[in-house]
Amino acid sequence: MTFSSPHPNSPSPQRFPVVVVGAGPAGLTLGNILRAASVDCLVLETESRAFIEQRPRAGVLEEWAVRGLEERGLAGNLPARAQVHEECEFRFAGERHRLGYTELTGDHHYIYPQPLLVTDLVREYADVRGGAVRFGVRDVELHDLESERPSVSYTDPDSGQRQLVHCDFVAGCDGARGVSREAIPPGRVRIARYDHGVGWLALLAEAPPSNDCVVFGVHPRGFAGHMARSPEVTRYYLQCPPGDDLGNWPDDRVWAELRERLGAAGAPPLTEGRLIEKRVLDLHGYVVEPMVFGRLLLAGDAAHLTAPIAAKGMNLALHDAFLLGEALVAYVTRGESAGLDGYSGACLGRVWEYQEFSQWLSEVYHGASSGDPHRAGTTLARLRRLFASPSAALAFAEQYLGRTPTR
Ligand code: RFL
Repeated sequence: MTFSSPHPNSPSPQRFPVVVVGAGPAGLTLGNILRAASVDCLVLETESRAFIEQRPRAGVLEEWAVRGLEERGLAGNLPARAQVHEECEFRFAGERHRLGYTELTGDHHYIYPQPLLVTDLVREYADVRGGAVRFGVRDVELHDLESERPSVSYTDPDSGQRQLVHCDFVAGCDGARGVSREAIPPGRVRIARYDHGVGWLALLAEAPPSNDCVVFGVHPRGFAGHMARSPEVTRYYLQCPPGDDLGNWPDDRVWAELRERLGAAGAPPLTEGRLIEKRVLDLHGYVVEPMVFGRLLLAGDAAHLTAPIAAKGMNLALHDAFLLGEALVAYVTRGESAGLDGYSGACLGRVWEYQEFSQWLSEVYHGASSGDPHRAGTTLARLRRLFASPSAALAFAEQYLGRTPTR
């Protein structure tokens, strides 16, 4: 139970206005915003710095998110190294269909692998802005969250001793499997969960991209996706049964299925390479409402998960961090509480927009292979409308780029 009093044998406690639990995109962006305003904070991370700088995950950033990083001096190497994408391609019924979302909206997608973004953010936070961070901590526990004096305790990896940190606020940025969300007693927030009912084999191939844009393959055998990560590495997805055994997916079968499901007239051949990541994801999402419990403020995947269907999670993590950073700075430096009071509501508008789009897109991806001829028929109708109706294409482009009405 994490909602308890701290360990009585802690050595001399430390004090920071804000403790940030988790050094992912959300926690590091938040830490940087706080440091830029001279608000002291401590970031606690269970993994090592080298590990978080290499952990492969997301790669697609939306235009507004890149602008938000730039405005805060956090874009790092992104403008020089990111690829700019303007189109995506659907393949179905043996044909290729391009959707030029930049032509329709003026906005781009930026392809910048998450490890590079995290590397930029941790360097800026720790090495440039002098922010405090402890890597490799164990057994993080949150205490007295409903009081005005919450605290966080953890085991120091070097000494093995419990450490206690008093604070005014705890930012729970520890992702989908962290302790922050678990520290909220049952029944005090609503957790809305959605299961897509399918699995995806998430793959990273040491191979150049096979196409000049993202490809969504809608096929009766199941969905297949292709996403560039860098000139040397490409992410692929293959729909599979939920909980499928990796043993069912030797490399030969992976490439054969990718070739089959991404095959279309005139499509360039797949560039094959060593598979450096292969894991099964059970596609689901959840939303915690509100994202605040006492002095605990959740951000990023700790507060809401979107399956990687529409490449939204890292973007939402940044959106939360921008809003939370500004709200905490206003409160700590000027005593203004409006930002904190409105934090959860301001985040959740975009969160639900992205959940809805992911659900819609999930049906487009998976309906054709559901075995249900009615779902297969409506999936094809959706796809055909996308390429026959300019207004349907524009609506898709706006959601794909995160141009929400709640922007
Ligand atoms: P993170 O990145 O998970 O960071 C949380 C950090 O907290 C640490 N941690 C703890 N620290 C202290 N104490 C504890 N008890 C802790 N427990 C955990 C963890 O080690 C970690 O360092 O969460 P954050 O910051 O909210 O960021 C969220 C994003 O990482 C996530 O939404 C994206 O990766 C999702 N996602 C994508 N999002 C996009 O916007 N575009 C994409 O193209 C995209 N592709 C993906 C994705 C996620 C994927 N996986 C993980 C399913 C592709 C994949 C395969």
